[in-house]
Order: sequence, then C-alpha cells, then structure tokens
Amino acid sequence: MRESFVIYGRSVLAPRSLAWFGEPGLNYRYTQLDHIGAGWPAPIAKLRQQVESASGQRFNFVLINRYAHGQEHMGWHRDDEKGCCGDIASLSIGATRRFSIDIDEADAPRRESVDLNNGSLLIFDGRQRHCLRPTKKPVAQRINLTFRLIET
Ligand SMILES: O=C(O)CCC(=O)C(=O)O
Repeated sequence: MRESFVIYGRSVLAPRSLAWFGEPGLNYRYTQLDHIGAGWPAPIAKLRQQVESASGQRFNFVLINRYAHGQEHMGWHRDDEKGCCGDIASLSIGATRRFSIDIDEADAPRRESVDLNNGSLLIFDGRQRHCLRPTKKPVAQRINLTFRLIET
C-alpha cells in the first residue's frame, strides 16, 4: 500500500510502498497511523529467524518498504515513538541504495553514510535521525525489511 501523511495541512503520498507484519494484534502506531500485526507468513517468519540469530536480538514487528526506482526514498526521521524501538535490524534486497544517519554522540556528533547492497543487514539505533536517499541514477527496485521490537 501507499500511505499518505498530512504535512502542513496537506495530504502527501509517501514516495514508496509499504507492507507490515507482526504479532497478531500488536499495533505499531506512527505518524498518527495504526499498523496492526496479523501474524507472520512463512517466508517472512524464516527471514525474522535468520535476522534474530545473526543479530542476537528479538523482534516482533517488521515494516517492509519498496522503492520502485531511484526517486522513491525515505526522508530524514527518527523512529522514536512511544513503545518503539531501540535497535532496528535492516535487511536490504535488490538495488544498492545510500542510507545516512546522524550519530548524536555528545563528544563526536557526525553523519555517516553507507551503501546498502543486496543481502546486507544493518543494525542501527532508530532513535538517531536517518534517511534513505533518492538518487538520479537509474536503479532497479529495492525492498527493505526493518525488524523492530515494539513494547507489548
Ligand atoms: O529503506 C531503508 O533502508 C530505510 C528505512 C528506514 O529508514 C525506516 O524504516 O525507518
């Protein structure tokens, strides 16, 4: 699905497509929208298992974003809603795209960027500002799964 957000009183379509899965009934609410889990299809459950064993962390929700081409992106934001989530495990499939994050360390604040390629798994603190940059290069689609632990 393609979500829309209200920004300065205007409804704006997100520049990407979204799906989600999670524990039945678990609600990950952000940007004033509910995202309610309805269980885990087998292939996504298997990916979750692999990500949990690679990261040593437990997750109960996943957002899946699809970027059809280089202009689709995710703007700067923090995932710091109440009940959500410290470390996020981000699994990339498809085209390589650039991810940037502002690290707020008091003594050494800095911006880091990394090209996330097919099959990469990045663990990051979602409370730090981050984004998925648009690109003018002709790139194929990319699918990104962010596994999260939402407070129950
Ligand atoms: O697609 C990506 O790598 C970024 C996803 C992201 O920033 C998010 O889900 O909060």
